[in-house]
Amino acid sequence: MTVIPITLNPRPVLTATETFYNDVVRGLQAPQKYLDSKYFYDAKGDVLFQEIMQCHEYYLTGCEMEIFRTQSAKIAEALYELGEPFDIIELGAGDATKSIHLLKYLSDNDIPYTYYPIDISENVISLLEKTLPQQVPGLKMHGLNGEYFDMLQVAGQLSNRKKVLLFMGANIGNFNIPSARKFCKDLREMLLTGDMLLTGFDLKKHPQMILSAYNDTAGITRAFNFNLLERINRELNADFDISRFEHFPTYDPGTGSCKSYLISLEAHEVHIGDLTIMFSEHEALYMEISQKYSLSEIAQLAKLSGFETTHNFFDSKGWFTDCLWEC
Ligand code: AVI
Repeated sequence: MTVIPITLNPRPVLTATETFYNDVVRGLQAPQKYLDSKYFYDAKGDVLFQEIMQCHEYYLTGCEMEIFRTQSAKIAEALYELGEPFDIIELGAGDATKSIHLLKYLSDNDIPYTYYPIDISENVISLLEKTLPQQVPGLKMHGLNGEYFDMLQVAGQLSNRKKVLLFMGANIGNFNIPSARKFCKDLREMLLTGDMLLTGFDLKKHPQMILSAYNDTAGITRAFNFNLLERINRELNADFDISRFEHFPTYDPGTGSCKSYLISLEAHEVHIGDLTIMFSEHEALYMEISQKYSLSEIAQLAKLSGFETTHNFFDSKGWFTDCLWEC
């Protein structure tokens, strides 16, 4: 028998700019136009997000900071209940200003661990590697720069202890509920019995509080949204005119979905290179979801993705929770 070799065309590896272009065009050609909120975070977007976190209307950061500042001892106790040594892996570590309270507590109390911060930004990781060991004397750390799941696999090869994953900042809210479920299930599949996940959730509260957090009076959240259009102009040779759009955040207290849109104020065309995109008057461009949860919805998410809830830590106002789940 003659075996005819089949040559598969290898899939071309796309550059970051090509992937960005493909994602933007896919979103702008969809019946409900959308952009992926992960693209908010270029250098300017990072600065604007830091400013959002300082805004008095954006309560989320302060609430979670309070949990870590005042309850790190309780969190550490819950992690070390059985005296089994663990390593900490933080997804999207950023500047680690909240987790540092937990890291310090563990170090001060001679609880051994290695900290593996994961971040998509190379800058973030090199800065953490420079600054954290000065702030937490004796800290053992290994920064990992890349996508969450790829780096989680690397961390899994480097660590032979129980794993404690941190996924803070209500980042889970930037997934819609089915995607959050898939994300948690995928995380669960990478973990072993006894491993833990600590996730930050913004809780449902008075609708006006939530809406104001995404519509600050200084206009920083507005600028944060518009920066994505400007980024597309800068990086993809496009001609978005931001004066033709209005920032329009919404909150549905029934579903807990806080969604940001940019509304086209008139019918007009936008060009991205050779491509023309038509906007009609009052057409909505969907930018981001920040899903809010009730405690029972969080418990259901844990259960459906294969985790067991062990502890919920709350800020003093009861607006935010960090939930500890076990595999
Ligand atoms: C990063 N993430 C949790 C923020 C949030 O609250 O959804 C992003 C943000 N968008 C506007 N303001 C803050």
